[in-house]
Amino acid sequence: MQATALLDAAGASVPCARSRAAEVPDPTGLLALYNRSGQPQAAIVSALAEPYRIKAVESVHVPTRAEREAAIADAGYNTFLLRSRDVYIDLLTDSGTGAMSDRQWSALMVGDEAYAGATSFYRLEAAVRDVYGFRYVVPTHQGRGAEHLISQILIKQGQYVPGNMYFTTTRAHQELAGGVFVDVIIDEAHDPRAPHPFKGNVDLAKLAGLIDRVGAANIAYVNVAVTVNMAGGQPVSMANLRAVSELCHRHNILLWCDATRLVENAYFIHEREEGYADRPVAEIVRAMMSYFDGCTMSGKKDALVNIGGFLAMNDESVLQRARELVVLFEGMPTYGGLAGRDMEAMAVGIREMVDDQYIAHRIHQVRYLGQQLLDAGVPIVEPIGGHAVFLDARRFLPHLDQELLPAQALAAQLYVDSGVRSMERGIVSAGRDPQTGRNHIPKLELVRLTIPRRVYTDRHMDVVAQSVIDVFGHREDIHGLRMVYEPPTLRFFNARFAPIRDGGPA
Ligand code: PLI
Repeated sequence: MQATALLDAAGASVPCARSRAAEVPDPTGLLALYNRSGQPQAAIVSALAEPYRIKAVESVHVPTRAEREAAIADAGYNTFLLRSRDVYIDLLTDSGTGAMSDRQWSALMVGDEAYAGATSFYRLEAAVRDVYGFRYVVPTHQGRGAEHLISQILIKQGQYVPGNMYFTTTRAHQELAGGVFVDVIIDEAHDPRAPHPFKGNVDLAKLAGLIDRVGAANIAYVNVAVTVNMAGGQPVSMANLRAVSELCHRHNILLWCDATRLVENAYFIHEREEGYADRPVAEIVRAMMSYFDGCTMSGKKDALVNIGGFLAMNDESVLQRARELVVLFEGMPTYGGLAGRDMEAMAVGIREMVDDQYIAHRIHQVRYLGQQLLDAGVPIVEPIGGHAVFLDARRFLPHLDQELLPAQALAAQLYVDSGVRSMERGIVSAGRDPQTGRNHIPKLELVRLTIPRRVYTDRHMDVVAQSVIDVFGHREDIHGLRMVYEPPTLRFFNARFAPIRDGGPA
């Protein structure tokens, strides 16, 4: 294991995944392209190097192999339960882990901490109006706060909530409110190898069939996520959004958006959908949002903050209900669980997230990692998505049945190999059906290597790639895990596991 061997031999030294020196000065021709073009495209600039300078740094501890083995055992083989000081490169999530800009840090100082009517709220409201186009906004402490509010407002006991694949917290809040989630994503989304450019699309026949079968009155609302996290960060096309909106509104069904990773989706539309190549991402974002009645939003992703979220909408009656409920669960409608400074940072982040160069680089960096894995024959979800590279644990570990929790075991092994932290997105995350108590059996059994925004360089991606390739070379050594503690809800966060050795129990 090359990366690990270097890590272990040198203690705290950085493993040399691949020498880039030989590739200087311009192996890709990008520099020449940049020099020649009067107005270089964001994609060209961002593929040259990170489009930012580093102004503050955080040192990381690089644990030894012995430390890593002890840490993962202490964590019950659940990467969520590791301490961050024991992690070298943290790809657990892109949620709240981004680096704020100098402008965001300065904005913290002007945070208005008034209990009611804070100026910071109005600056957030203005940013949401300008960038998303929704009239009203109710801040929440993070995305699930907004999911809680909208589920309580729109769902009546037993109603269906169709969506383009489940997300853990979204479905949990829908079920808590008495709703029944129905997956209406296209079939290709469940196939890691299907090359569809918009694998997040809603299957219109599935949605129309559900409306016919149960009746529009039994559908609380339709929830469309852009991009689709659990499918591998896959986008939805503008054409699909338009068609879903027409279908829903023809039946008087509200269409809600999970806008958590909206900007990444907009960039894919810019790249892949006819008619959008010359349109800035900011314009595509506005066009996408025009099809929705409102959105839930985790500011911890797109909006480049460490905490924050909101619910946005056009409808005044939904706004009124949201204001009634937010005081119960989050705080006053002008702060919703956030400090004034948090709202300031989010308002600035919302404007920064639609910078073409920034988002082009983000997508480039995810692809840069994914392409190295594809070149080495490592099975990943394709096309490479917006926020993460997803290892396909079924093909990575074909010798393990799904009940041996291959993705969980692979995430644990990757950590032991190099100190890289990733996350299971398979049978453990899928949880149980609340009605039958049986495990959901997802077709996708994945490990997510999630890239925080503006935090790591492409060199970090080299190290991650080398470690994954090393583990792939020794995949027969992974024997699976069994769950020894299962929490009743959102079990993946706190579950504990024990290794199965050589095919038998630990
Ligand atoms: O973590 P929150 O509560 O700010 O947001 C919840 C949430 C809602 N929708 C989607 C698509 C998400 O990805 C999401 C949170 N995602 C996390 C924490 C993640 O690691 O992907």
